[in-house]
Amino acid sequence: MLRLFQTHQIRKQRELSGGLWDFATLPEDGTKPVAKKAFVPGCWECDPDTVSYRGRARYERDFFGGGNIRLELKGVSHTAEVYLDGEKIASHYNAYTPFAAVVTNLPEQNHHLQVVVDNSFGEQSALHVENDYQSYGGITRSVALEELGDMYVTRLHVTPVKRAGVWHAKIEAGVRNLTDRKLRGELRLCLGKQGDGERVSVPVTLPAGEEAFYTADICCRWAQEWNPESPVLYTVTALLCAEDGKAVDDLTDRFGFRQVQVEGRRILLNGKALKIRGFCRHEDHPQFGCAIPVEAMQQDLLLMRDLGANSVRTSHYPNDELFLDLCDETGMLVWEENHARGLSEKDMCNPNFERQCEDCIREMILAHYNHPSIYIWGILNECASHTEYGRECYASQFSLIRSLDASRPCSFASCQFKTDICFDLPDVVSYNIYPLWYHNTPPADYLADLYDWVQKETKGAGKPFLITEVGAGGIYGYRTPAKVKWSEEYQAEALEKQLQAILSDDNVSGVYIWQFCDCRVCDSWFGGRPRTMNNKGIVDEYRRPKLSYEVVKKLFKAF
Ligand code: ADA
Repeated sequence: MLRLFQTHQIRKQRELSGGLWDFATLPEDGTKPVAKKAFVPGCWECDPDTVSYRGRARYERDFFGGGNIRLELKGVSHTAEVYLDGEKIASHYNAYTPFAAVVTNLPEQNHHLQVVVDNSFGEQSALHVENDYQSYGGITRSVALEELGDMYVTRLHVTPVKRAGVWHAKIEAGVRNLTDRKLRGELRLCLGKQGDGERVSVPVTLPAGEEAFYTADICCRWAQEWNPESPVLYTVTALLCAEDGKAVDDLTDRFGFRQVQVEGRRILLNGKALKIRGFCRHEDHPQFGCAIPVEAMQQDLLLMRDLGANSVRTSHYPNDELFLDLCDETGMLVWEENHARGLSEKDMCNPNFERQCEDCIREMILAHYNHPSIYIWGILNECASHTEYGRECYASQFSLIRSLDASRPCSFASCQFKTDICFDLPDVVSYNIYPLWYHNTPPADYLADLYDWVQKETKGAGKPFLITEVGAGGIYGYRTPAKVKWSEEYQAEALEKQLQAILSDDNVSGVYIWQFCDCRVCDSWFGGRPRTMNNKGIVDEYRRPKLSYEVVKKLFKAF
């Protein structure tokens, strides 16, 4: 499945994923390659023959087509090289953002597609590193093949703005000319429940091979607001017509009329202060790795809803757009963040780091801009925000985000206790805290001490304050009257005290529990991670509830 709704009626699009491709590992240590069929999307770690394979592998299949084509891969973990009929047409780093290749004037015939995937670690990979989550291997999200005409719609962004009590939709659309001659035409922009509402037409003039951008501002008196309780979605369609009026391409997306603002210590959604009750969630499952089927995504959302959550944090990377489609439809607020977890100043000095972070930010915002469920962009979870060099990285990434999207606040989750020097940069100050787990300070004392320091000693004073992680470990099925750490009893008691302290503190705009479900971690993290898993889930990796489930449900629903 590509999306939960149809993105094209004119442009021909088909899914190349959703079946078995030829697969072979490409070992470089002399071991015998594994050659077989593999399902796409999928992770090779879910196949017993390649359960621990780390390195390069090749996926391949044929398809029939021709003319101008656009091939989009929604996620390849973690580095891809794409070949068409033996010629490289694309390469991409990072498992969590989509990328595409456009190839023109293909002969109408069978073509051979190869994707060489690499999930190995090394200096070439500054973000996928040995970490407290698994970097899987595979074509882990969907693959789409599209047929284009002489020109096509490259982008369609909608920014909802309320002026004098009336909603407006500010639209930006990109169009690209694939020919070696100037082209003229018309771009028809339509808004509405099924694109049957307001229409605006703009003339298009495109020099050979160029891309141009067009804007429109449409007043929508009929608009119903999107909010968590009533997540009303609308479609926006860009219909591209040639000079003779014939429709040659189209792109449809969905959006919602909602505005997010920061006002003093509050985060406002359509003018109403948010109180976040959420979970951090890794894209991880024992049967699917990070290639979670959309049905299982919805199952996770149902459990989070049952627990009383109103938000999910995509820790620590951009999520599958199918998951974001579900959040849009069900009103689950999303903190989406670029890909980074716990990188030291030394890690951040990797020569590839800044480019790989900024590529991820660009691709995340370009692809996910219209999702109303995303209310905030996050970056660089627990990286070196206590150092001058780290600060330079945070500053450049925040300015990039703001240049791409001025409609959402941005933040980062810090773990630098009373040493962070970056709180002047984000719109929202966010902290990951673990009283009663990594230290035994009473949660209310720890929270008050930290908040007081932020207000008195940093430029984060007066900004909204979020707890973006809190929790404790509990191994599913480990019960003991001793209630020692790693028991389900200890986890439940710790969360009771942590959440009581946080949710009853009016200075705090909300909390994300670390974490929704147990997840796989890299082999080298086995020391502090029993089962080589991060066991702080409220449910285990099979989504079986622990004792803390009812504790969280009671507290999330009480506040
Ligand atoms: C950090 C980190 C999480 C996870 C957590 C833990 O806050 O952001 O990814 O590693 O600690 O389980 O200790």
